[in-house]
Amino acid sequence: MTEAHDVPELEVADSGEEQTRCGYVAIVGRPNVGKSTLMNRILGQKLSITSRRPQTTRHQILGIKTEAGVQTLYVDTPGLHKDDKKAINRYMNRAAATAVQDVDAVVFIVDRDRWTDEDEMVLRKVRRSHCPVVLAVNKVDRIQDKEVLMTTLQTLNEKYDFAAIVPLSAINGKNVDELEEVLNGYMPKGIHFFPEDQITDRSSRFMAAELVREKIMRQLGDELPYQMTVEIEEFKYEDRGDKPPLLHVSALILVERSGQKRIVIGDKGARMKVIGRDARTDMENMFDCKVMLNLWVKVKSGWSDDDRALRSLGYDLE
Ligand SMILES: Nc1nc2c(ncn2[C@@H]2O[C@H](COP(=O)(O)OP(=O)(O)OP(=O)(O)O)[C@@H](O)[C@H]2O)c(=O)[nH]1
Ligand SMILES: [Mg+2]
Repeated sequence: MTEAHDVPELEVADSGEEQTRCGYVAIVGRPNVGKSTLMNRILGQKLSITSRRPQTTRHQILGIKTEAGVQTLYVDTPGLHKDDKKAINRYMNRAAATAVQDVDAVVFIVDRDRWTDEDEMVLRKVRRSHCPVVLAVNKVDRIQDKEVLMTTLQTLNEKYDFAAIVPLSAINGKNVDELEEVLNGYMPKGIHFFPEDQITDRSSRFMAAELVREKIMRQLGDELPYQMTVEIEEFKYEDRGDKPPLLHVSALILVERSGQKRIVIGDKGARMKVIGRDARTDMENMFDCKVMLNLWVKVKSGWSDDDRALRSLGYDLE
């Protein structure tokens, strides 16, 4: 018979509990390649604003995805670009370049075979990151010929020792699951930093300003992409007793010159009307309630090349 003290103790420590994982992924690339479209596609909802125009995204935007014990924290970034004459461009480039530091994986997005000097610039930045760099070859929905795709992938493969190359279409979702699977494999073990149902760390005010900016980017021609910014002056829920609350939002659109103010307002206010209507509809979806939106346009010369003005308008990496 075995003595009591010979009986091995039962191991109870973390039995049955699965180890969770959590990590950061930076999404980088030159302007207009589809970084924000990809992040929205991965999250399954619109978080980052997008447009046909380069330099739509101006800030780092965190998108949180929690699935099957893995929390992947995506950082969408402004497109890295050559022209950094103005303070706002330097801010945007800094926001993109610093995002590749201290992450667990980098997604470098390119637009098919359209490799430019700016892609070269992005490559120089990602070379310095000490983590796996996955190349996402976006917009393959525009490539009909399989051989063209194969040649493109081969050419890109020579550029760097990428951890993986994934051809995909952010707009229709093709192969995006595959990219996620590759990235999730790089996420280290650890506790989740955010609650499961949280999708970003950005405030509702920030999101409201971005939606207005998106509508302006989409409405206007090439006149003023960088010479306009949006500041939220009021963001207040009105309690209406038994009725659902009403959200009051006042947004100030700042431009550099009076000519630009006229462009934003449009003929008899026609353009402002469309911008306001579209931004309100998006806000109602995002905040899940009725929204009263007031828009104002003001000229504030020099804001886009003035570090202090930029900081006070939320262009602040600290
Ligand atoms: N055909 C096609 N168009 C795409 C795809 N992904 C993005 N686009 C389009 O490319 C344009 C730019 O997309 P964005 O997601 O705003 O690009 P971005 O890289 O975030 O651009 P910046 O924020 O300006 O640096 C938009 O008109 C998108 O609809 C894709 O997979 N296929
Ligand atoms: Mg973007």
